[in-house]
Amino acid sequence: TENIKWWQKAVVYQVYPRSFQDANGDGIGDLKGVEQHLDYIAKLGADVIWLNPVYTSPDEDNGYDISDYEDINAKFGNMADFDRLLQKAHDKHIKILMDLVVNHTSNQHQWFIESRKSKDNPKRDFYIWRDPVAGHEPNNWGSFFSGPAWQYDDATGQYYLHLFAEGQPDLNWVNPEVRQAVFDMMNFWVDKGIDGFRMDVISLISKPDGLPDGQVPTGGVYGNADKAVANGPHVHDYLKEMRDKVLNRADMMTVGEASGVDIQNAIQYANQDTSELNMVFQFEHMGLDNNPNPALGKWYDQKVSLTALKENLSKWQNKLAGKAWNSLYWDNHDQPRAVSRYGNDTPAYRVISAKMVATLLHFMQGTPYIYQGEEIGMTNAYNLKREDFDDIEIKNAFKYLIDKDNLLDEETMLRYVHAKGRDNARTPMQWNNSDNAGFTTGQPWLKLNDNYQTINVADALADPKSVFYYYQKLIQLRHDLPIMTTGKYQLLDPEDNDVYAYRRIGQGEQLLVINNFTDQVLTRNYSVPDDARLLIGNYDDDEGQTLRPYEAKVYQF
Ligand code: ISL
Ligand code: CA
Repeated sequence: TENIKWWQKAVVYQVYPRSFQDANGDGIGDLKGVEQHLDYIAKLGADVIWLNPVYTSPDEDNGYDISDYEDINAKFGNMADFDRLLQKAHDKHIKILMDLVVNHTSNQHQWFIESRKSKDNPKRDFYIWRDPVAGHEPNNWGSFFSGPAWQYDDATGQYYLHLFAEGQPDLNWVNPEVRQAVFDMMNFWVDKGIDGFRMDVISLISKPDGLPDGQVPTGGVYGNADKAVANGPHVHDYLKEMRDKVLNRADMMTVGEASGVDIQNAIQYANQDTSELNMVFQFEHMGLDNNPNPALGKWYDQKVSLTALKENLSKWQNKLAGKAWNSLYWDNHDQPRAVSRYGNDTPAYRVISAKMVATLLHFMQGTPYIYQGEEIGMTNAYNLKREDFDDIEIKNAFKYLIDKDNLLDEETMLRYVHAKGRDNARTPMQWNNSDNAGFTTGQPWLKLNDNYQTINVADALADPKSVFYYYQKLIQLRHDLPIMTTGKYQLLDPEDNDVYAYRRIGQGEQLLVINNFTDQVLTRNYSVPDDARLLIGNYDDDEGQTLRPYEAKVYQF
């Protein structure tokens, strides 16, 4: 236990500033709004805030297209607001992780404005430019946001690579000047005293030599760039260089968002020797409920199979143990709401199943991440229609998959978006039952979920049995019980498709975690000693072998 690092027993609360709290009535959440709720986050007990991007940005991808890394998006405030937020958070012993988006910049970044001017511009090689091949794109890669990953630029007659939106040209990490510019920028934030970085798609920064075509899924149009690019030839060298030039300058926490990363890769990125990062966000469990038709990717509306989920999460628990560190998450600003995806968001079961889903995750080994609103059981936004969506991924999916490529009909797509779309997580935070849920006095930038009258922070704080207080207790337990950080994970009954039960095994002590994933009453017999104590549960009492709908309970012995 002496070797536990602070970030191994920390709990992170993710704030999406645009949707958290609007302090000036322009309809957009801002830094002052975050400051107003620091006490709320402290009350929950979180140790760290991960702040989604707050830098200057044309907001084509809500801040993930940065035009100035060393300034604050005017919509969110200014640098003085940021400095004050950091200071106030630190006063309350809350750390702040900044989002680092350096796979790409905005096409409005000064570097790109220069780069596109001419082939001999000193910034030309900051980005990835290629000649047309036989009159079209240099290779077959598709963008993460549908459509091609290349944009032709008239000025010089070449294409530039954008794995994400057209306005997000990929940086050329092979160029040492690019790396140095990124490290200098990071040091600007380190010098301010921030506590670490969440690194956006960091697994994609090193492109494969020769940029080979990706595999085209059956029925699809473009090659899979994710697979072709993830974990490229130099990514580990670049991260070691970053550690050397930036990360080792302070005791920081780092989490790499790592799409396309498997166990072996994760062990390299997040190795215990901390030569690179502390942990990664892996995506395997996020893909288990993808459409069986690979051309449709994530767009689907069927729930994940519990046995598949168990198999996957258990693999990560077991294989990283003692080698690397896990991050634990169900949702974030890119994913649907946890209770809607893994629990049951109907009124009868919303609260109980939100607590079950939380129990399942929070007793695992790793650093848990809670996305704003998850702690009050906010749900997907079924009231949003095609014209209400803001997210570029959703808009492009409609544009390409339906309007252009005719892969499915609009009604089915809307169902899929209600299940999986990113805007489910981005609707404004529901603070109370007043107009616009107390988020803004103006016109909200994105429509609210229309259930805010019944699901909101004010009600949660007034109800001792709310999802909020359950999360508060989970966080407290993680702080108090070293076994939650160090205990060895052991899955029980891998074939049981209704109950997810596992043990955490320590020196002479154990936890038994039992989660009923169904709305049925079930009977299960796990061996528990007579003197076992019920540590936490989502019902008021314990009926032993009888598991009520979505019941979750943890025994300690
Ligand atoms: O959102 C996704 C699935 O719905 C992912 O494919 C996502 O685009 C990918 O995980 C990368 O996400 C990150 O980088 C993107 C940005 O849009 C996301 O918000 C960010 O979390 C590009 O910067
Ligand atoms: Ca505002």
